[in-house]
Amino acid sequence: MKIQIVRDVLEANDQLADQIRELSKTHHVTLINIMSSPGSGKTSLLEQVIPVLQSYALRIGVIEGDITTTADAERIARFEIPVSQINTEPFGGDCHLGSEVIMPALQQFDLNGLDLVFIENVGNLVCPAEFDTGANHNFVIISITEGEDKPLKYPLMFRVCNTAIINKIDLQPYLELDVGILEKNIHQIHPDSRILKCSAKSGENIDQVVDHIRKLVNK
Ligand SMILES: Nc1nc2c(ncn2[C@@H]2O[C@H](COP(=O)(O)OP(=O)(O)O)[C@@H](O)[C@H]2O)c(=O)[nH]1
Ligand SMILES: [Mg+2]
Repeated sequence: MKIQIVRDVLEANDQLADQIRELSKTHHVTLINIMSSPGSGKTSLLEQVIPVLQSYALRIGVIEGDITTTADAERIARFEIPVSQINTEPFGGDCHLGSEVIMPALQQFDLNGLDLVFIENVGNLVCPAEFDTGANHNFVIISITEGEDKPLKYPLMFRVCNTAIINKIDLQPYLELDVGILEKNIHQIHPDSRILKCSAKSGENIDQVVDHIRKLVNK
C-alpha cells in the first residue's frame, strides 16, 4: 500500500514536470536546476554569472528554494530581476523542490520576457536528485572542501546532472584534496558529465561557466 502511494506521488510529479517543459518550450525559456550540498556556492555562483549573462542581453529569472528564510532571494534581487522564493517549511519542510511548487513559481513570471530561469534547489545532495523539476538541464555544484568521495557516495545526484561544477578552487592551497580524483569519481558515475572548475569567490573560470550556460540557452 505504501509503495503504491510513493509511486503515485512520483508519477504525478513527473507528469507536471513534462507540462513545465512544454510551458518553457512554448515561451522559449531555458530552465536550469542547480543542486548541491548546503554551502557549496549555489547562490555565490549565481551572483557571479548573472551580471555577465545580463551583459549578453540575457533576460533572467530565479526561483529560490529554501526550507525557510528569504536570504538568498534578497541576494539575487539586487540584480533587479524577477525572483520567486519558495519556502518549504509551511508544507512539511521538504528537502527538495518538486514540480508542484515550480509550476506556480514559473507562472508568476512573465515568461515571454525571459530567456533563462535558474532554479536554486534546497541544499541537499540526496532528495533533490529524485524529483524532476521540469528543468531542461541539471547542474550539480561540489566544492573542493567536501572531499573526493562524494560522487561515489551520492551517485544519483551526479547521474542526473549533465554538468558538474567544482567550486572553491581558490582554497586548493589549504586542502589535501586531489581535484583529479574528484573529477575521476564524477566521470566514474557519469562518464559524459561536463566538468567545470571555478571559484565563485575570486571569479576564476567564471567565464567558462558563462560560456557553457550561453551554449545551453542558445543565445
Ligand atoms: N573560498 C570560497 N568561498 C566560497 C566560494 N563560493 C562560495 N563561497 C562561500 O561559501 C559560503 C556558502 O556560499 P553560498 O553561495 O551561500 O552557498 P549555497 O548554500 O550553496 O547557496 C559563503 O560563505 C560563500 O562566501 C568559493 O568559490 N571560494
Ligand atoms: Mg544558497
